[in-house]
Amino acid sequence: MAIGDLEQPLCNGDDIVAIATPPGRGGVSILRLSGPNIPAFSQRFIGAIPTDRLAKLTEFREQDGRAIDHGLALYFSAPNSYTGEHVLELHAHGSPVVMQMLVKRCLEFGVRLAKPGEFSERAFLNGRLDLAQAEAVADLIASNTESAARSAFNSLKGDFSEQIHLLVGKVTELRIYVEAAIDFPDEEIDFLGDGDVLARLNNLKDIFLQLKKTAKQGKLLRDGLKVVLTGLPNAGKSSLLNNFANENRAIVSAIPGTTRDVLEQVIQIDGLPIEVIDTAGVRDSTDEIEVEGVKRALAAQRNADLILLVVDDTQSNEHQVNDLLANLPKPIPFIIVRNKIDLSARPAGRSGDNVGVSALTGAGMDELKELVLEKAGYRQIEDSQFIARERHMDAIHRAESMLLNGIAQLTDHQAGELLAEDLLACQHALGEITGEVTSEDLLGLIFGSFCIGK
Ligand SMILES: Nc1nc2c(ncn2[C@@H]2O[C@H](COP(=O)(O)OP(=O)(O)O)[C@@H](O)[C@H]2O)c(=O)[nH]1
Ligand SMILES: [Mg+2]
Repeated sequence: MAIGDLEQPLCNGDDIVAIATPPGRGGVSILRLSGPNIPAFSQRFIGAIPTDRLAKLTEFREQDGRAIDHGLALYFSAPNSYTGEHVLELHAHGSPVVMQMLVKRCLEFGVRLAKPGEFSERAFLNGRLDLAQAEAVADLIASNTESAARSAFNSLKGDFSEQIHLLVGKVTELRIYVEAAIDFPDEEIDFLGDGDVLARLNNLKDIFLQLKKTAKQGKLLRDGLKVVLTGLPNAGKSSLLNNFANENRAIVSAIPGTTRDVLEQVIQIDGLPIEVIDTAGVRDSTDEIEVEGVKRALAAQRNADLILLVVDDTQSNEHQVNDLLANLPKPIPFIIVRNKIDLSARPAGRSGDNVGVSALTGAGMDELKELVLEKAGYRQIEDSQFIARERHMDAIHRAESMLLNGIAQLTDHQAGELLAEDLLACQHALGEITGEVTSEDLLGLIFGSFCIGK
């Protein structure tokens, strides 16, 4: 075959390529290709279509025949691949330069660069994964704690989707029953009034309650908790951050106004990822840098999920504490951390929203952590925990409110037709979670936030 033939682009934009491994140097990097023309591409580029799922040692060559590298080719024929299309993985040495040469080589065949999330989007469009599972792929990769990773994997396996399908099944069954009743107007009232329908509706209501609880935990595990430390200079905020982090992350000093920048540290408490944010002590200052620090501290407070107001227990008077409390942004939950109890008479531990601690000795820290989890509404996760997103919570809430509407239609008005409509709307809202009901905009939004190569 003449070289000219080789360079006839044989892919027309349906075939995509991306580096699937993170940027940087390593033993191996992987290039992933997917599309209808991948077998032809493989034949031309490496001179063969490897046996399905059997690693083939091969050379990767430039157009003029010079070798770029050698490595493994792994082929998955459609539909038994991640995307449901023909997929080829090229495993080369983990050098950014080698990878770029390989990508360039693929482009010469008319393969194009994949958009973020495009592999997973194709997997969704080809029915390999539903939407919640595809999202779980991204969440697993992004997970920060073991609990979050396990929950994401449960979603990826389909545990969350299965719960949604079971629920949709029950809603659908009931809707069909109600519609049948409407079709026999003489008996409609009896049908709807015999208590069975209401009992089934109430059962659905209970399932929703449980689902909301689990989904809320799943969302916490995914998004984590933003905890902002605030208080007067020298209260011990930076010491507290260091205690949380188990390392000397922030500069601690007896000089008030030491912390100016916003410092962040991700920690975990019982598997919940928590971003602890240390800020400048809030006070009036003429120092330009400190003023900026205070500005940033106030901005961080407004973005917090939970605020820890740290007060020096040897210095505090309750007037001052009340003033500080009054100035916190509302309605963000807060805890008052009474620090330096090694110097004051206060016992360690909790009383209401107050916790006595010593950032220096660690006394009271366990109780503080417990209270943080309590304020977040987090419980130690179970094996069946799945990961969830705001989008899922929103769909569940809408579906639930449709159900509640429907129940009111039945109990207040005996309105079977309206009940059936509400149940259908409930079903549709739930369908958004797994992607049975979806829009192009939504898909763009979801997959656009993936990283390239996923
Ligand atoms: N005895 C005692 N000193 C503390 C404690 N926490 C902080 N300090 C001291 O208080 C001073 C100010 O602490 P720092 O963490 O920098 O306070 P920040 O300005 O609120 O960040 C430093 O000298 C710390 O060593 C504590 O629990 N006990
Ligand atoms: Mg500080």
